[in-house]
Amino acid sequence: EYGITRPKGHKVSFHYNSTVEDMHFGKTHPMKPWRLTLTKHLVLGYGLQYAMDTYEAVAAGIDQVRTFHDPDYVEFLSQVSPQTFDKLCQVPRFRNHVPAKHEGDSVDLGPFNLSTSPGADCPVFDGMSKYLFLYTGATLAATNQLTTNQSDIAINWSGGLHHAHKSEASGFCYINDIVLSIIDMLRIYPRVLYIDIDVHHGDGVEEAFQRQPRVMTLSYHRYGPYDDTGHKFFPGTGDLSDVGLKGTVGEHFALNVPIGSGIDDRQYRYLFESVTGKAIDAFKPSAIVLQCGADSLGGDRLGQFNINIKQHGECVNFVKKTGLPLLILGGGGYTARNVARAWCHETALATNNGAHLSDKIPLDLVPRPEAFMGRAHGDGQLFPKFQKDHRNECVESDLEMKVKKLDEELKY
Ligand code: ZL4
Ligand code: CA
Ligand code: ZN
Repeated sequence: EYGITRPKGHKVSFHYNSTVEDMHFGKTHPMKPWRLTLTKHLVLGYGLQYAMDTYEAVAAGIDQVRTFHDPDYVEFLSQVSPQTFDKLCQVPRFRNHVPAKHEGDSVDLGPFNLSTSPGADCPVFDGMSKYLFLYTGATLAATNQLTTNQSDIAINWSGGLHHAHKSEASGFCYINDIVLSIIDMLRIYPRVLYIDIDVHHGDGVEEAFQRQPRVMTLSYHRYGPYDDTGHKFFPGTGDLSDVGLKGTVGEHFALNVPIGSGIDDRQYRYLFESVTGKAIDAFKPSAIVLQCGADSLGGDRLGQFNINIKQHGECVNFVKKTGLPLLILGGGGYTARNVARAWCHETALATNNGAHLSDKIPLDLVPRPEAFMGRAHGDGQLFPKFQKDHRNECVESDLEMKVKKLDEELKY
């Protein structure tokens, strides 16, 4: 009806399990799996299911998760719930993993940086174990589609949880599905390029491969003081000078593009296309993983950039043009209706149907039209223009300096 067609000779697979929608991190916790429900509504409303193959995700196995994570941590995650947490904390081998208390910590943290207190970034909630193994299973199934040559592009919007460490949850991330995917890819592909457009630094992925010259990590992120309190924007790493572990063969295979608040479409495009283009030319990846965190959009509850949905999508287009096997993942994104808009648009771009999505959302075909209606919710448009709500601290000469510096780095 909307002219959605299946691209010839180009297969896209979409991996999802609706069970993740029922999860709640806590009442005012910014991470809302509900954004995935809205994304699904738009994808189906526009008829994009006809342009790709959809797969129901199954949970990852414990052994698969252990290829990166600590066995104690994996066992803890597979058993934890609000009911079992206190008891599990008493087990000696888990108790060894309680992080040291820092001055000013507002909540008591349990083993592996997990906590049942409501102020925690990584709370223990009902159904959590199921949720973690499902989003991971979806990423691994998507990866398998690529490594077996069955898909050209594979998508999992519930994945992309880039902060999780080997034996520690961090920043709303528990299992690092990205690292697990790249480990799988390395069995098939000589080199994998990881690109991260989430507003936060992709620290967990960078750290996992800091000694690995076959993986290049490239993150674009807000970096610097958060506000006038002197706190740094989370996680506080990812400086321009951070290029992988010095003195190892992994040195020069991590790139970071730290960005000030309020960056606009034109500036972001300049940075993204210069640096990504040069990284692709220099590294010559055999496959690409693109983390599409939507908290880099203007109007995000946690983000501080001013970029619009079309520019966010241009990043996907730019990477897609290489024609390399491409894994597209979600990540952050805290203004749910805009996350859904961006990821629906990017699903369409992946299937070559980007040109056919009307700016007018087919409200009669989406179950919750009110989520996209009214002035405050974007007036029923797929591409509403975001109000610039962050002062633009990016200056051209500074952006040029960064591009030049990274260009030098890529000459190694
Ligand atoms: C919340 O309202 O900067 C957690 C977290 C819970 C519920 C009520 C408790 C209120 C904002 C954030 C007190 C909350 C204090 N609730 C949280 C240093 C911090 C310690 C924890 O997009 N406090 C930590 C993590 C970041 C910090 C960002 C991005 C993930 C991704 C990929 C992760 N953590 C300060 C904050 C709330 C909360 C409200 C919050 N946490 C905002 N930013 C953070 O890159 C998915
Ligand atoms: Ca990033
Ligand atoms: Zn983020």
